Amino acid sequence: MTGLTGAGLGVGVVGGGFMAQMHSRSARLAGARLVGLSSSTPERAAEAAQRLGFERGYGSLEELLADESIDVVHVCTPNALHAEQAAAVIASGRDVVCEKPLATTVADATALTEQAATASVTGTVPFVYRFHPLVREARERVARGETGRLLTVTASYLQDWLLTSEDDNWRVDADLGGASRAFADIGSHLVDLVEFVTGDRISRIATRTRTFVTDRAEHARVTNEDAAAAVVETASGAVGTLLVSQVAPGRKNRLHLEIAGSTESLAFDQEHPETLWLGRREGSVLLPRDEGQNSEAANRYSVAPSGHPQGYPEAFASFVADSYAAGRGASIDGLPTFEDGLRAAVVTDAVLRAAASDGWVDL
Ligand code: SOE
Repeated sequence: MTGLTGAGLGVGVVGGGFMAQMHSRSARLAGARLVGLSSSTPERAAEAAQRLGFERGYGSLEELLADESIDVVHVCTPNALHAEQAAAVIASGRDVVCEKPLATTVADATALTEQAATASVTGTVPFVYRFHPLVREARERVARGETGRLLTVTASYLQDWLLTSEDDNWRVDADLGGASRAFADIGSHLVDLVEFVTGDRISRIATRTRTFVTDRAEHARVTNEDAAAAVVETASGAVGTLLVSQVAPGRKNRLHLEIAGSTESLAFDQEHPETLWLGRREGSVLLPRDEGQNSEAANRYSVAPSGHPQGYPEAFASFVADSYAAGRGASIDGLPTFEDGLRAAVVTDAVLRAAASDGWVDL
């Protein structure tokens, strides 16, 4: 969805880091008013509010929620704060866009999902890679039966920004980031994309996790994982592998998804989102994002004429625009909601349990 779905909406953001910047930029593009930003101290809030173009900074979420000109709140804080803050937003009657992971425990994610449903509040989670036009194209091809029966899935999400002991971030602190790090942070995107594109569900999982860098600049005895490897089975009987790492030199945000069906394979690379590989026994092709060659489902998210590259910022903006449209009553196909955030929490929990038990976990 493009367009000014946020026109007339007052937006509040909790947090002032990189994700807050992406959310604010997308809210502005949707035509919303950037009303207030809260952070851990009034000083930080004032600085971030000014940097990101908000009218006011607030020293706490309570103060932000007392501002009646705010209609929707984006939660962009460290993971361990999501559940409590999103619950407060829902309790105030506002729609909420909550960063992933929705919560660091399945119990909290379940409670939030139920709370949002009971309050009839729109709760969405930024699984933004769904909003690349060629991801929609891939999903469409599977749904139309062009790929045939799903046989195998090979999926990975590799980064290198936590490669060395000099690299540090709040995410390595399990109290702030959660018991799972790499899987909750980027494996959640991966699982979401696998299930979104295939329409199938992971039904069993066996995993290995590793924490290679246990002592970092400001954190000793790190416990949450740098990398996780999984073997999966799906409900339809397909098999696959997932590999997630934040310590893979040279890889930045290399989310790669390849599925093999009985008649066609599909491969999507998040770092090169303007082409989709269609693998065939004869005549494999690289399909470009091109309105003339893509489905309606893909074209809906094409915001620049073919040949002018679009990518992550546009996908993010489309997600936020769709979240606002849904909050205003539109029925949006493929919108990642709290149900999807809960699903990611359930799979992340299974990853940790499978690693600990050295066996298979059913989902
Ligand atoms: C950090 O690993 C991070 O910013 C993730 O939290 C995002 O979800 C991902 O899109 C990029 O990397």
